[in-house]
Amino acid sequence: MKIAEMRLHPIAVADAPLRSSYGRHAPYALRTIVELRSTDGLTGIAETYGGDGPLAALEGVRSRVEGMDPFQLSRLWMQSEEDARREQADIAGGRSQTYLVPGENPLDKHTRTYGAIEVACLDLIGKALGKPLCDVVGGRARNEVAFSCYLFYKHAGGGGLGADEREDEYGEALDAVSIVAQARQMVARYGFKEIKLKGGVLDPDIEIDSIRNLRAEFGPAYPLRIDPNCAWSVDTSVHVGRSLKEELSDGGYLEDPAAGMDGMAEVRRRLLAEGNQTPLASNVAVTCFAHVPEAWRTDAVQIVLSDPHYWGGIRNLQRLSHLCDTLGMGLSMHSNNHLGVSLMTMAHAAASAPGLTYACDTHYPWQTEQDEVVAGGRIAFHQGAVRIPDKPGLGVDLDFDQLQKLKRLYEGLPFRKRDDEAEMRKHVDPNWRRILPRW
Ligand code: GKR
Ligand code: MG
Repeated sequence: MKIAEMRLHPIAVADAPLRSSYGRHAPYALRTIVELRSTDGLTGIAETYGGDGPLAALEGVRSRVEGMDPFQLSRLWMQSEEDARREQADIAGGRSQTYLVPGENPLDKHTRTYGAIEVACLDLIGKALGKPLCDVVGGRARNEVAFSCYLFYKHAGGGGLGADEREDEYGEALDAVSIVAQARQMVARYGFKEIKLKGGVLDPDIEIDSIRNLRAEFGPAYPLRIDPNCAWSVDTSVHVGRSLKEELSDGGYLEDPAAGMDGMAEVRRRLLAEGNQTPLASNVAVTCFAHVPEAWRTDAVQIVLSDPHYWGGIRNLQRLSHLCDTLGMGLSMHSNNHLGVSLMTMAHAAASAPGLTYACDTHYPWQTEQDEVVAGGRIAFHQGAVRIPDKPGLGVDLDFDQLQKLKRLYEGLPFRKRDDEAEMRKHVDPNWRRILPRW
């Protein structure tokens, strides 16, 4: 079997005005769907970041992918590493996501691109063998994958523009009370058992109250995590960690409170000195394998937040799982706005990574049926978990009518990259810029 053709489909997906320390989400998020058609008539698919940058990077490997044997992934990986070495002298030093939103970091280009092709190849292989993807890569550690309830402070609005506006299912949430209503609604609908709050938006004391209110509402059976994407100084991070010592223990964590490996290590040292064991998790200071040894040696991070989309696919997730296990580090999974192909990628990755012991993040509740690209509609959650379907490959196929609709949306948009700062300036404060630390 050879890959006869690679088809790339840039799409846009309605997105609610969610807030984070990066700014405010635009009314549409950008994604790319990859289709690999094989010489024997099968199609493997993947979903990755969208816009001009990720699309051009995928175009850049077209000549390598077309004609390739989808089983020969190691060779593709080596070529991708070679490209990265040629283009980036300082991968380890310059690669943090402190200043760049995921998908917009040029230093992730090669692992991101490889990851999408790898997933589509594994989907193809699964379809050729009649086996679910996670069984193709060595079998599953679990049959269903738990996801967390991912809360965001947000403005009113459900995403989309004009006649294409989506219903605002959750309403505005810009204080410590409305965020609990959002959680109640999302937990009732999806059955999630762990809760994450995207912070770094309101005054830290309001965010502390938000977590306390969530604890009061759901009790200790629901582990809590808060992630301000390094909006806090070391002092503020310690203040939050201290204030939420009880709430973030028992399976919760404090995610990327301060910027940089040094900042994280200092927060950890100071919390430990107070007898506070709350683990620190990261998808900002740690974004690639080269970061892990330092994160471990300095104790800056205790839980690595993996992501098959930019860590280089599902097999790298398994490698990361073994590495974290060896080092005694925890492993969880980061997310971004995505549709069902990506959600199933995360589910297969998590199913086949034994060391992953936390519920994975997902932005999935923030997208709607109207934007789903998977045939048959939205992926179902059972008590907050996605079941690995007894179907070949990822277990999902594309709905081509939907794909065309989302492509038309993309073509009509005036932007080709995520820019949350620009959205803040447009809607909230004309002078807004991302300041780190803000508090
Ligand atoms: O969607 O605004 C967002 C998030 O801030 C996202 O871009 C982050 O990458 O969810 C992510 C995180 O955990 O940092
Ligand atoms: Mg994070």
